[in-house]
Amino acid sequence: MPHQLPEMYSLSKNLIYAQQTGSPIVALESAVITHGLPRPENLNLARDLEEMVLQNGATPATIAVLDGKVRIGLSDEELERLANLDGTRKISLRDIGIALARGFSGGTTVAATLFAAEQAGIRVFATGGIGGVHRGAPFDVSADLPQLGKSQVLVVCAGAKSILDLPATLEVLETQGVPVIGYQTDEFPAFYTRESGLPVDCRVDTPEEAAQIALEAWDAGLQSAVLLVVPPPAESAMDASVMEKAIQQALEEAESQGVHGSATTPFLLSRVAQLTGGESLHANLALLKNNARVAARVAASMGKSGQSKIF
Ligand code: PSU
Ligand code: MN
Repeated sequence: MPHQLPEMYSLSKNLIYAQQTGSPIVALESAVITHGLPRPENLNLARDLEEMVLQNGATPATIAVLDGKVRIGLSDEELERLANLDGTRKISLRDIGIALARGFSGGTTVAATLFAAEQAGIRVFATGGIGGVHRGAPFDVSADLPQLGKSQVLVVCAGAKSILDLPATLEVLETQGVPVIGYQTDEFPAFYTRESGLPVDCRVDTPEEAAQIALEAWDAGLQSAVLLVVPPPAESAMDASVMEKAIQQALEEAESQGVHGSATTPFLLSRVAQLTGGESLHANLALLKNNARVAARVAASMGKSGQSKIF
């Protein structure tokens, strides 16, 4: 029996068509549009990511909450609306029920996007960086990490930003049973920088190898995500010491201004971007597009076995 999506989910026509014809799909998050980037780069980026996925042989599925519905696949007008929403909400797992009941709109975090992608049977998801364990606040663990332990989705990212405690973040991924696979790298990338000094669990050099690890794990019955980490393109990657200085200052400001909870990540992201000027924004946009490209290729190489089994 095909599984029907509950009525609070709405799939775009393009995606229904992609599901029916068995063509590859890549989910994209939207907190990066509402909370991760300034205007107007956010809308341009949202469009560029969709284009990048299409050019590499897959159908893009940007996921967000609009007017109290989980929307999977947005039109260009909807992307524009999301990018320009005032006082928009950052929707993580705990916010989904509230947003649906109250008719809210907002960008979905990695955790919420993962959850929705899996509900819709989408197996590959591209993002910039995942949330993690915060530095100096080991009790502030992003909901991204436990959700990665629960969704059968291959997540492509550039590691995690070093605003976080990266060794602790990798420990939690291990606890959650999430393999960390380096794409053409032996090291876990730190988002703006290609190296972190921390090893990955396995290296792959092709999209096919990455797809194979995920499919074997899921066929064996594992319920967790597979994290494919891709270093930022060399020409836009940043110098680690420049980044670290900005991060230290942003962390001190967050502390002295009493920023905490879900406001912490957006605060640190925007302060680091301001302190490092255009360079970090350039790196951020370049790696997001690169991740979308790799994700489309992985989705294409999963072939039929990577397709939704629920439609
Ligand atoms: N890290 C980034 N860019 C981002 C985020 C994290 O480098 O845009 C966003 C993602 O949507 C991620 C969320 O899921 O922040 C994590 O927030 P929190 O730490 O509150 O879980
Ligand atoms: Mn957090």
